[in-house]
Amino acid sequence: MSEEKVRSVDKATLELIEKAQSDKISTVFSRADEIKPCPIGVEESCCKICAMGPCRLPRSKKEEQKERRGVCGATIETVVARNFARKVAAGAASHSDHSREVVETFIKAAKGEAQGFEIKDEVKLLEVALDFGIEIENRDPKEIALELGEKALQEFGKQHGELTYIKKAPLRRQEIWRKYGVVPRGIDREVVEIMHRTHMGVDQDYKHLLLQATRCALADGWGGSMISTDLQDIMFGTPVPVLGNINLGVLKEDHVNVVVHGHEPLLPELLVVASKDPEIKAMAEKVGAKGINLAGMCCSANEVLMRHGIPCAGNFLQQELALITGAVEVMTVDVQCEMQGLKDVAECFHTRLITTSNRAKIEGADHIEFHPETGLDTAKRILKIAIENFPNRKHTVHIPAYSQDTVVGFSHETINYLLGGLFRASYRPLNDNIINGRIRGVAGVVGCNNVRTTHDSAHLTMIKELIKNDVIVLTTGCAAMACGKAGLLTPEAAAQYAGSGLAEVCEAVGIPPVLHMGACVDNSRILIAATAMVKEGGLGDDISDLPAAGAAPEWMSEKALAIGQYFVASGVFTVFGTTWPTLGSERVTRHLFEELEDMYKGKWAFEPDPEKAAKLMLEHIDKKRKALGIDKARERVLFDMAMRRALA
Ligand code: NFS
Repeated sequence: MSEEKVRSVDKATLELIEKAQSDKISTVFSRADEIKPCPIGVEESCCKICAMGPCRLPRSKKEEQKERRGVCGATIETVVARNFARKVAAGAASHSDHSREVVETFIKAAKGEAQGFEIKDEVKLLEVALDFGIEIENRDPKEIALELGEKALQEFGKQHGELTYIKKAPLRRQEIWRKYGVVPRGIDREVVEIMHRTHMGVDQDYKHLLLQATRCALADGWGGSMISTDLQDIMFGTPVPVLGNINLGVLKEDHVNVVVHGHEPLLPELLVVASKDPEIKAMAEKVGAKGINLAGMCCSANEVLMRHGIPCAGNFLQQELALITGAVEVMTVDVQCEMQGLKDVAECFHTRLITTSNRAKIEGADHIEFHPETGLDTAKRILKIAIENFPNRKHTVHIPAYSQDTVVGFSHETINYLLGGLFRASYRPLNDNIINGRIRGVAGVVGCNNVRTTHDSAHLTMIKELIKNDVIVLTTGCAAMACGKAGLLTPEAAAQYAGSGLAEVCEAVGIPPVLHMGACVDNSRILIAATAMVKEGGLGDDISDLPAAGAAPEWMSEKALAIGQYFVASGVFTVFGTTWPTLGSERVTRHLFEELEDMYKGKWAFEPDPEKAAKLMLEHIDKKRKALGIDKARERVLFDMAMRRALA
């Protein structure tokens, strides 16, 4: 087998790919063999925005001297920048529309109209209410929540001014954004404006287009995503470290298996509640099962894993494989990252695929819509369908015997508490350990799987390289699940994989060297953690001063580009692997890879080799350490009275 043909580094995945092959069931892996990426599209050198084209403008040796233009005269820079901006808009729209659904449910919960939902974290409610300038003295939490929900909803449709959360960023950062006019006004407005400006014959200056892409991305990171994280925490509880189990081996042959897949944690939360209902349990036993086994997939998995310890069946490239076990009675899907191929795989087995969002149907799948008013009834109905389906298993069940213990749920609040203790929660110990050199820096490694690279491999190679070099890693999304499966999310991983400095800190605090911070919308937690480090002091006065870097080594989704762009615009050096969507234009690529650093003090890089990418991140971290004057390891000296007197 050639190097490219290694499909995964995960044994459970390999086992089921083989089963799919022998059963002749089509999966993303076999389809990827049948379809080669279009060489023009992969570089985004193709314009399809009007009906005079599509205009294909490939880079070709022969034409190197010739200026490439579409029939309307659009330059290759305009074509590539428009395509990039549209992807950012789609990514920001996805996170933000998820957020809108959360906010609308939150308002209903505050009014007592959302079945099964309540305000769980009142401390966070008050904190977030204060961010929104809401009066909290002597008020009923429900009243505060209602006002918060309504104010949060306004962030989407606001036309002027600045998004509320912009004020949470370091002051220096806010100044930079204002200087370049990229502070988002309203979440929806920034998405719409990209769609307008990229219509045929509107904005035709690539740098100007990319300014709007930045404003839209910031509306995601410091807007839509951050709002959804905060309001989910208030409704469902802010995550605290919890023990979980991950990989396809979490499915149970003798249980009714229900896999929740997608992104909005609303219905999944209620499925957790419903699965514990004695009536449901009794029904499951009646059909010969030992109970209900709820498992997650993709970011829905992250949400219920970190809040309830619900086992996680796997990440993006494992979704069809879960069904190939023949053990899944029902898979529910809401929005985002759900492959249409699931339907065909489900049909080979007894599995019922159920779409649950009014925004997403799959032809041929059952559709049972989630509405907050009747959410718990819907959850019970779905579990009953699963139970009734249990006796219909028609194939031998094949569940790979691989699963791994993990510790997950490191919210910003938890890190703060773990490091500083209950009464003096702070990032001080983290900052001190960075200053004294035990921890070299911080990296956010996030994002998807991509079938064009070996599943999970780049995540693990990069992250192991980073922690070996004493860089603590914050992770979300499918990257976090890759880490979980490989055993990196346990405190014991510190001794095994981390450099001596990082291992020492992890042991003292009792944390893993890689911290699971949640789903992809929770990348906003990384922004807040970075800001807390800045505010703690000693590491500069902006996110860009921190010895920190970001990466998405196996990205594939448009959401990843929105995330990357808001990280770059927040001052973070960000490396992507797999492929890069502006290679069609050297000038656009140079703008993103070099010129953005002059503006935002953060920039993009593309490096498909994860080891080399980790090196780039380490170099960047070292550059920042040098600028801070902490490149030589220093111990913090505690002064006794005699030393103080000598000083005076
Ligand atoms: Ni993020 Fe989560 Fe995974 Fe990628 Fe998809 S599940 S929101 S987009 S594939 S990390």
